[in-house]
Amino acid sequence: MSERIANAALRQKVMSADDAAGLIKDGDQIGFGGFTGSGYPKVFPGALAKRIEAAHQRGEKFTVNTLTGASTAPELDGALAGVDGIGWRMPYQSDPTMRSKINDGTSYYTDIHLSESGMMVRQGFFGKVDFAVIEATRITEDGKIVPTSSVGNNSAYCEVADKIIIEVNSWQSEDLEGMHDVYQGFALPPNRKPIPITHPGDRIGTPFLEIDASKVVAIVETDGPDRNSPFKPIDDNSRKIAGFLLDFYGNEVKQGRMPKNLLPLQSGVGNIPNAVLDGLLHSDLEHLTSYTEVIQDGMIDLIDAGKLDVASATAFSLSPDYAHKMNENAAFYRDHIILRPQEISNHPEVIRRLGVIGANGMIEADIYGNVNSTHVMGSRMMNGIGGSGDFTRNAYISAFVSPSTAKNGAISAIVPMVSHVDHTEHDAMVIITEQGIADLRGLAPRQRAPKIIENCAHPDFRPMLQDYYERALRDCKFKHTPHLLGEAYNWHTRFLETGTMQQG
Ligand code: 0RQ
Repeated sequence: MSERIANAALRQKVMSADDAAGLIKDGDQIGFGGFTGSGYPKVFPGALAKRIEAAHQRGEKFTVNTLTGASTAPELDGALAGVDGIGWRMPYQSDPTMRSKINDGTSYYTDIHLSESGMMVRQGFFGKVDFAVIEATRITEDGKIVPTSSVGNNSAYCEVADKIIIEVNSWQSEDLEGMHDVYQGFALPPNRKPIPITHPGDRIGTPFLEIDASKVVAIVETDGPDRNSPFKPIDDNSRKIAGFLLDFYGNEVKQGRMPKNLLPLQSGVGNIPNAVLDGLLHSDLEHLTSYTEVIQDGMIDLIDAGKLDVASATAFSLSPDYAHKMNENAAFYRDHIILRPQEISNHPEVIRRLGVIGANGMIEADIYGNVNSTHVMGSRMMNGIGGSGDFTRNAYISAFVSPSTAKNGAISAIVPMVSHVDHTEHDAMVIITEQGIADLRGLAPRQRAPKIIENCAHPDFRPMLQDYYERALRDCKFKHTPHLLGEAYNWHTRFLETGTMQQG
């Protein structure tokens, strides 16, 4: 048995994943650890999926409600969704099988802001939580949990769940101990207190997750790696978009609206944010900080280069090579990285106080600056809002980035009216594509539209957008935000009917 379980009483609870999965009943609500493919339980969900599948084969009903930190991996979302085992789920997900079960109507999905997900569970908005299932690097002699590569909603779920199951994963580096800052001082209104963070590097909690050990019903030992997907090489469009964003930041510094080392950075995950981090690596900027939700490869490079002093997040999202590097060198990185509960990494109060500068991906934006981050053609869920809303509403500057077209040029990312709204024109300040940048701050809708069309739309779609806007301006009775409601969604319906937004 692993020496990673130092507590004698908890050592008695070690059992197989199958035995642990045997404790779950149809209809149970389970709060799982895991955030962007890091720190999720590796073997329990697969064992539960086997049980669910066997029950379905006997003609019995068996689904569970799953709560997570954010996206997990094929071993969790994929396994449970693959056997039609998830009745309802929240929040962010990105697993292809999970996504298809949401979109074919098998599973309900409630897409809420990541900062609010744990909080709402504490508030009792989603009813009773039967189990918390989390991953640990180590359990201390006095029963405290050393988290792994994510903290996510673990503390909220362990606090409210009736029972706790812990996977102790020996793949995770023991040197992660000391990297986490687990703040557990949450109270419900009217007793809330300010979150005392005034710098991304502030520590306000303890390195351990403290739980009620009497609720632990099973401990399962594992040694499986995190999901750790490789990043695609940075493409030309991403490099161009990153260049526009960094020039924009440079100008803000010149105008005296930002300090020389910028403000704490937040970036979504993916190719473009990685290109931004690469751009920072090759800039002469120093003493950068980050207050974000995920640590990706580019941030590790910035730390290695001595350019990023501290990064605060709730999880890693690393490629396999960088995950290996982290496991080998966690003792070094824990002086530069803090992993916190997502209630803190994404807390609106802290984001606003620190003046975080955020850049997130989008599916589409409309000519007035409303942004859709989640739905393809108005109905098909992609991933979810994730932390983009937490940061966009509260950041000092909120940018959205995307190539100007999708699906080999058949889809324009700039449309007359977004087919779903995640971020309104009141929140999105800057829109960037490989065509250019539209700084929307202070602009009225009729000043925004020409700028977004001219600077951000692809030349193949620009004349069509200009035509729509000019006719809207001419024919719409009210001139504040002119629209032709009868045709605002023609672009989307044309794509659904013909496979392209282009006119024939
Ligand atoms: O699909 O691979 O099947 O072709 O969307 O698009 O261009 O690779 O961009 O990976 O950055 O994702 C908004 C989804 C962008 C992401 C979104 C299709 C496109 C491709 C991916 P294919 P790209 P990205 C931090 C912050 C919400 C959460 C968030 C996201 C796929 O950024 O999930 O910001 N954001 N979290 O073809 C139809 C369009 C499309 C389109 C792109 N207009 N119409 N399909 N696609 N634009 C992280 C967390 O919160 C955890």
